[in-house]
Amino acid sequence: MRAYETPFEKVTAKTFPKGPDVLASGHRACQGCGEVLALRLLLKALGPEIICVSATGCMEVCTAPFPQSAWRTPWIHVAFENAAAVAAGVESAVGILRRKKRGPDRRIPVVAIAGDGGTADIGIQALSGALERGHEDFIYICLDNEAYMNTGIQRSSETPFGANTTTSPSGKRSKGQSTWKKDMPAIAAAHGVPYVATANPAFHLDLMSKARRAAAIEGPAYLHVYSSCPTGWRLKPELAVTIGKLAVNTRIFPLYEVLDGRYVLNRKVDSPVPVSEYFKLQGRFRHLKEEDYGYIQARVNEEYEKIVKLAETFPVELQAAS
Ligand SMILES: Cc1ncc(C[n+]2csc(CCOP(=O)(O)OP(=O)(O)O)c2C)c(N)n1
Ligand code: SF4
Ligand SMILES: [Mg+2]
Repeated sequence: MRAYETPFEKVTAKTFPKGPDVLASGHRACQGCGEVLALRLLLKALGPEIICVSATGCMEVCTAPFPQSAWRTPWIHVAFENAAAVAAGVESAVGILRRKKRGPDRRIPVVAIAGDGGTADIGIQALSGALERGHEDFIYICLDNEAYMNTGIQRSSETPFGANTTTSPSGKRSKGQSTWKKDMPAIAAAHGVPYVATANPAFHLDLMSKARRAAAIEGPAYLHVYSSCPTGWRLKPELAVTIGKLAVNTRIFPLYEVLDGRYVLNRKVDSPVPVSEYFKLQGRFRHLKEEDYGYIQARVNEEYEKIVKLAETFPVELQAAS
């Protein structure tokens, strides 16, 4: 079945999953962490009948200080670089047990979870291999907080242009990060996998529905999830949802899906909020001047227009979700 024809159960305000969270409270994430909010919502959408594989990073360190664990589902912590490889192995093993009638006779999503460093930098080889092999029940979630936060705010290839980090410091000779964000959703889509999507916990029903669609589709799925980090971004902890909405409404983080190579722009932003509104809330950008915003604004619009063009050129009518 084509990805865009695969039925799945959408999450709405009315059908919001009840019952205990799969990720229990009491974890050690910082106050106002957008990354743990995203993770909690994604797991709530998927439910406990999954197997999770976490790369080293904030979400692993904060949720599993030995001997405690916040995970109410089978969970394994692996190295920084190999979440995709381990999840692919687990998925294959579960498939074999199912075929031999030695496991439950139903599909069990195997969910690899890593940060932007664990995905776009050190883990990209393992991820590429897993996407290319076409594992049926494999979901990869990149929680993108735009730096190596767990080890003290070092830059990654997902750190946005102009951001101050400990390894892209702003100063007399530097405006912070000098490169644009690596386009991981495009890299994942280039593997020809059936499902790629961007998501943001400030649009929580959309995020949760995308997790459900990823689980329903047969074949590898890649979710790139906006994850604000008050500690690394120098952002007030109460602004996780405000900043997430601004990221979309400035066009900085467009919400879209790629189903069998066809594009859907989930939220058209015809009258964008100026990018400066987004930057001014975050201390990591406080050294930027008006002239810097001009370059960034133009590039943000250009990147957004690419997605609009892709959605116009390779459109898809999505099946109404049940
Ligand atoms: C091979 C290896 N190199 C470096 C580290 C140290 N290390 C652990 S987590 C991490 C950064 C994680 O960044 P990211 O994947 O973006 O996740 P975040 O903590 O930001 O959520 C680093 C550098 C490691 N564990 N293994
Ligand atoms: S450092 Fe950032 S991503 Fe890590 S737990 Fe704290 S707020 Fe969340
Ligand atoms: Mg990170």
